[in-house]
Amino acid sequence: MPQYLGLDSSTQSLTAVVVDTDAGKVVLNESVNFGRDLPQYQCPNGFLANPDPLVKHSDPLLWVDALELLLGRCRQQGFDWSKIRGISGSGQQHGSVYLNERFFESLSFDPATPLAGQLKPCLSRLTAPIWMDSSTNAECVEIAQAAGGVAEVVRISGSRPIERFTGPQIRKFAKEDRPAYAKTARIHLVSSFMASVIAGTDAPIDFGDGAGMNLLDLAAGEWNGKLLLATAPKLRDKLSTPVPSHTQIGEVAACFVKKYGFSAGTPVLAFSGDNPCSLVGMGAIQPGTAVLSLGTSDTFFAAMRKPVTDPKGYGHVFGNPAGGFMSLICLKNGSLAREAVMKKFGLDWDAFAKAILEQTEAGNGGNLMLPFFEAEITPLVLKAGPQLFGTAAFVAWRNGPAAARAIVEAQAINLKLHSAWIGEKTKAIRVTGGASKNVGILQVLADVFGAKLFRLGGVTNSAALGAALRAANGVGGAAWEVLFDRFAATDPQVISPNRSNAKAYEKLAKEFTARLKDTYGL
Ligand code: XUL
Repeated sequence: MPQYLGLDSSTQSLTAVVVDTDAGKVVLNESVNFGRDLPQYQCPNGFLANPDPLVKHSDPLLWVDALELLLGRCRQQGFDWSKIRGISGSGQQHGSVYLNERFFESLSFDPATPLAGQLKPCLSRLTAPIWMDSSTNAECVEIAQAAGGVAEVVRISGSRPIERFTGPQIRKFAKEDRPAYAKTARIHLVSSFMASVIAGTDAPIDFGDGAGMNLLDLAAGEWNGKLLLATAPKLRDKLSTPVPSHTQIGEVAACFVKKYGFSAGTPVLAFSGDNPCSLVGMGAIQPGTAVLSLGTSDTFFAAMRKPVTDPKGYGHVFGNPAGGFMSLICLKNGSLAREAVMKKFGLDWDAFAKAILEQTEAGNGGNLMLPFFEAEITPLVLKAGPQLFGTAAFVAWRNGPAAARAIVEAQAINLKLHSAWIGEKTKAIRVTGGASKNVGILQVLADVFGAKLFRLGGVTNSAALGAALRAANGVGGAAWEVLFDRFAATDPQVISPNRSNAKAYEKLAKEFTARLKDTYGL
């Protein structure tokens, strides 16, 4: 029975998913939670405390310890790692790990001692900035200036210089701690760092995750000389070569064979970012089917044929691990904004759905919200606080059902307007994340997009599942269609658009655009 392992090193946990491709079954789905299981690292939510709220760093040794804890725990519980025929992985995107010359020799690990201790002397920077860090605004401006403007950075890399992206983060380190930067021999992403550990080799960065650095020439699949130069000195030497995601990068390191019982010679496929891996785990590698993940922040992504870029600079283009490219937009105001409305009116999820489906109608009787409870990145709204327009009761926060509909309609329309640059008609949307349970939210989304919405049964960690499926495809040669049939089947309940609401939403989209312009000058 061929089994494939997918590891997801995410913000707050490390997950292992193992698929048995013949049986069509997930045979392992286990996680280590950083806050609960490794409290000594003082990263209860995946990052270290910092007096500057814009700075979010983690401890890279935490991720290594989590890997050993997870593999050891599963083995103790009787899981047999020797059956694994291929390994791949996924990592929170954009985060970076800084290593000195000793890193290259340390990779022939000694199985007698913990790996974190062996890697500690190899860090040229003790902490790793992660995707939640937004402290590099100055560096973004400097990179754009040095590279010939924002539009040029977008044209080459698929995104404008973005605070959380790796290039601006590297620049900040090079400016703030020159000696430590000079001692840095290798900079890894979370994904390529974890791949290096499991394969005991200096792993390459894949196109999927590499595209989130503001350094990769998307069309050429190479580091871009101009962007490297605009970012930091001697940067090319410090980065491993970018490769297609299906590249086999080595075999499981001997120490994992000794310690945990993996079979010697088990192939390891390049690791990728969590969003590219989710695209696979959600069975959405073909253009036309988008994925919407309704979580703390909402992300919307879809496979694309050509690397089309967002002229407004809010969207991103990453590599699709199955070949080609994918778009991604990230909205900061997701679940927390929906929950803020619920809390204001003491609603639970059922009452929230009822308010939308039974007590209000498409277009909300002219009531409209600009739903930015927190500062937003899509579009760029720096001033936090929702804005309400419509009847007196609605504007005074005295109409609960209208407020419930307003937040959901506004988020759906904002998403539709800011994904239009992708240029591909969205025929179907696969939804995941906590709020995907709420039929009220889904119905509005289906109506606004004029697309069918599907939920997936099975594994909830689509990034870890996607990594396992990538291993099954890249190492085992299993066809994507067969894998998706077995592991990414949709629920029978489909949410279909109510076409009679289309006109109301066209009108609302126009009003929303006008209000954005009037209120924020966008
Ligand atoms: C995407 C992004 C996040 C992280 C979360 O650009 O920053 O989705 O990948 O892990």
